[in-house]
Amino acid sequence: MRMNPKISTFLKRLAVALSGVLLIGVAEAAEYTLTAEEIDWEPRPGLKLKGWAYNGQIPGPEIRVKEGELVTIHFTNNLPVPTGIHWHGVEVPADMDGVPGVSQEAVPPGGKFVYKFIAKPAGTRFYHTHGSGGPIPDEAMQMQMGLYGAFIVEGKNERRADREYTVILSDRNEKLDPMMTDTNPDSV
Ligand SMILES: [Cu+2]
Repeated sequence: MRMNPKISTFLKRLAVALSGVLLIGVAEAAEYTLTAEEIDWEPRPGLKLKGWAYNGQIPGPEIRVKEGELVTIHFTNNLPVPTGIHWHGVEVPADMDGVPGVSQEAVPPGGKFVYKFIAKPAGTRFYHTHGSGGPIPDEAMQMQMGLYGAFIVEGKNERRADREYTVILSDRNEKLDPMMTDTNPDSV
């Protein structure tokens, strides 16, 4: 059966309008700013290193969102190297997945990128650099420098614990040279 084109157009417009109302009515929105930059880092007293941090801290700030929420992350790269942010365990569209050389162009020094996705599924996830899209050890090197943080998606009907602690474990070779040109993974 062919529908009168006027009615069909009207129905399409109505559907678009309704989906807009649903988006506004149901989804909450969370907006964050993350800036990657070099900092003086003292992971334990007396050990003075250069670190690469999100918002000046290692690990980066904990991001806590609700399942189904629209998340917007305004990212600025103030590092001396290209980078990107990968949302580990979060089901994001491919072009928001933050893997330089695969799903996006690396964000160059001084560059910006806006990540936008719906937070799902619920669970304790994390975000981290995926390197520059350069040689293999690049990602491991950038992570050792400090580019990671917790990303927690709270479930819709989740029971809240009285107290919740986030623990992030990492290691760092104190002799690591972030501007190295050595491409042997064993040396990272
Ligand atoms: Cu990952």
